[in-house]
Amino acid sequence: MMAAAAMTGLLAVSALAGCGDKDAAGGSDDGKLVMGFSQVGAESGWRTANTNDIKAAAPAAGIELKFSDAQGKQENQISAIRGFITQKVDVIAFSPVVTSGWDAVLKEAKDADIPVILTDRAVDSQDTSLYKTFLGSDFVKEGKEAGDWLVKDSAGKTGPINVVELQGTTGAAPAIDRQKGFADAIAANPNIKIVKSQTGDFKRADGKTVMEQFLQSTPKIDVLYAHNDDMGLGAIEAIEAAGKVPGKDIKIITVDAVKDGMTALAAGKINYIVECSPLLGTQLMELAKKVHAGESVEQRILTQETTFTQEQAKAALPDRKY
Ligand code: GYE
Repeated sequence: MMAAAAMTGLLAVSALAGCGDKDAAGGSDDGKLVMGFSQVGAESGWRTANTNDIKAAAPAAGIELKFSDAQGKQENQISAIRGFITQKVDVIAFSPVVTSGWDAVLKEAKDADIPVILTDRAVDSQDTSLYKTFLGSDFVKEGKEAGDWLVKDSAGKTGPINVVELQGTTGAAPAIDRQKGFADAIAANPNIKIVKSQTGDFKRADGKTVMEQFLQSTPKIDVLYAHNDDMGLGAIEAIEAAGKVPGKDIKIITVDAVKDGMTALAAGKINYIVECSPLLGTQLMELAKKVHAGESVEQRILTQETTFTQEQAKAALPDRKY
């Protein structure tokens, strides 16, 4: 099982290696910097936008990209990273599907003198010398902004406000942190209670099925907090099928602000979206050049992002890139 998965990972990597044969000193034959990138998968609109951005940014920066899709499995990411080490790429970058279990493979990369850049998601390794930098969003802040909006929206209302929560992938940094930030923020109003909380794995189909279960088991749902747009969009289908009006009977708060989410927000089906930018490609390529050149970089680089109300979504939608 494990061996088969490892094989798949290695095959995926070598198939993508293409013309990138390495010279003895590392780097490709034509002198280009070579980056091995292990992506989580294709679970959401956010992820697709992130993949597209990284694939476009590499050639624009003159970097040869070896891209490997882990299909949501940590074991595939580990074998992809091992494959990159064997191929002696110049820089390894990856978006870790979950936070824990990376120390051994990161140590292997360090021992091989290959710098590692974390993008989008964090690891929980205590030894921060195992990677050069972490580029991505502050997910706790995103959860807090979602909760702050609900606290404001609930001001003056009496009686309990029942919230159901669709969590992201279990053990993933954005799921852990968005849950925490939201819970901290809503503590400001004891009327607001999370009555159900379950994972929908950041996927639209799972958001729909879990919301169906919530609707069946919970008589009064006032608010849905979904850790990403896709799960919120799946849940909207379940809410409509149950004869309720999303955005009115059940208020909806999500994170990401991809085009489909923004369209639903502008149409009044979602009430508030906290933005999480997937456009990390250009910054990632700049960082790769710097760490390869031995320059020091900040240990943590935060992505700039905003929030959107329904009115703001209407204004922003025509120019939305993803
Ligand atoms: O919010 C979600 C995706 O790690 C920030 O992963 C990313 C999250 C994003 O599947 O849509």
